[in-house]
Amino acid sequence: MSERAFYVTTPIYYISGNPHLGHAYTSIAADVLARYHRTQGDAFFLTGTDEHGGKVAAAAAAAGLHPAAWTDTLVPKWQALLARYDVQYDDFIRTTEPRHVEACVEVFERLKASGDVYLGTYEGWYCTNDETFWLESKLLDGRCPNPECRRQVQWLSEDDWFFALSKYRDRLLAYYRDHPRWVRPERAYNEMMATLEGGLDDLCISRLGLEWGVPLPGGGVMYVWLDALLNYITALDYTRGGVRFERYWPANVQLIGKEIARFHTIIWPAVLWALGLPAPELVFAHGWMTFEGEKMSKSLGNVVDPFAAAQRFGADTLRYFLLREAPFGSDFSFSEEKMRVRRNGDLGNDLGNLVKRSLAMLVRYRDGVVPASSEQSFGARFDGLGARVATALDALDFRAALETIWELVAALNRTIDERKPWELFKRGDGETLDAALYDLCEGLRWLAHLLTPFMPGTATMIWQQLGLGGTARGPWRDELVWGRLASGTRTNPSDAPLFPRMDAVVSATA
Ligand code: ME8
Repeated sequence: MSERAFYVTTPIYYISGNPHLGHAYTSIAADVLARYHRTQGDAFFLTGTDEHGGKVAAAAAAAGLHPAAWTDTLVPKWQALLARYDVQYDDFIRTTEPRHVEACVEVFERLKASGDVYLGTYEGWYCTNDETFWLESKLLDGRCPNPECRRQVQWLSEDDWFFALSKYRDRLLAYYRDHPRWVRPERAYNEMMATLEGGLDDLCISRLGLEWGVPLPGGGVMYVWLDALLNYITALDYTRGGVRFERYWPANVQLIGKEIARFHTIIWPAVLWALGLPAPELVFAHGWMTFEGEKMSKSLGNVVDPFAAAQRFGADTLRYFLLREAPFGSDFSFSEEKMRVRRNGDLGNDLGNLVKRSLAMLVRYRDGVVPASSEQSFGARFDGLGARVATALDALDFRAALETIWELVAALNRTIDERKPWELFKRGDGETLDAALYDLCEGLRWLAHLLTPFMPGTATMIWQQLGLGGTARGPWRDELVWGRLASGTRTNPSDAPLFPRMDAVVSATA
């Protein structure tokens, strides 16, 4: 568990349309990390929107709006998505904000002054949908080689600014060798290493022909990817000598989808070094959520509406499902049916029933008041459990963390069946009954703590039904000590199940 300030970021999303569930995925993962680190100390979570460039300008034009007006209408939808999924960010940066635009110009000037940016001529291809310069040799049938895109590319011949990326190749190779875990998962690390070994060209960082972007001295705008990457430090007031920057840079974890690994693990560290700054500690390139075999994407149009999904299943069910279903680095296919199975099984039968049964027995046998327990032996078996969840979270292994938490859920369900409180009551074995009921309530208190990062709404409901008021907080090393729940606590159980059973949708359009 880290003591120092923790900084986590998501990509800033292109605001060329409405958000889909894939965008929620990265934001939820970042939120889990931020919430977990906040329980241990200080955390800063940045997200935002990537608003410049030809792709956004084209979407605005298609809607008959100026890009500024277009992005202003869309940003609230993106923020609503985060609110809908209980994503608690500390800052939301829009690349059209003056604080960002001014800082980008300042960075450009610094790079020019240090000799890392120079004037040249770009002759080559550009894909506006991917906002990527492509070598002729990389094109497929003259089109963008990205399988999700395959759009017509555009020939550019313009005087542009270049960043001396090739100069950093040896330093990048050495850095990769010395920090074999700085890019995760391993597949992404290996791919990027292979890219580096294949050689690096300098990077064109301006677009003369565009107007929608960070205006550069002398004309043209900044290449949208450089503009976008800089958000991670402009939001920390880097160019203004901000205390935020001092406190949080380098980022501990930068989360991205695997398709943008090259920008974040080759271009980004080189730009940072050119500015005399350290690279982030970890870039994690997670897998794709697929739908019917293909990456869920705006370009392909096969997206799941995150608002409708949250309406039907609730935010916590989705948060659980997305992080439990597959290892974070792997692709996984989304299906409502799989989600329904997890909802009714892990959440409804295992967790929801546990809470309901435990608190109902407490009401029946002890008037809803937590009894004193004369023995602590049951809890001893969970001594290392909090640390194991923390270790999994430190490794961004969300699935393992949830599996570990569900070991506690299973053990509590099992102990009900084994200790049979109803028989203890019938036999009049008050002391053993008290111990069993105490263990169940204490187990629920632990669950509220452990679930807080993953399912904040559910964790709060458990906490409040235990009669504890407020929300579970405090460092796990202090809180996850068996026996901290005070006897005499009056619980406040609810009749409503935490996870009402969901039936399959029977509909021709489902
Ligand atoms: O690339 N599965 O923005 P973008 C999982 N603006 N994650 C997905 C996903 C899917 N099917 N679809 C999208 C950009 N994502 C740039 C980033 S950062 C300096 C600039 C998530 O709107 C995932 O995090 O195309 C992916 O990398 C990101 O959304 C891409 O969002």
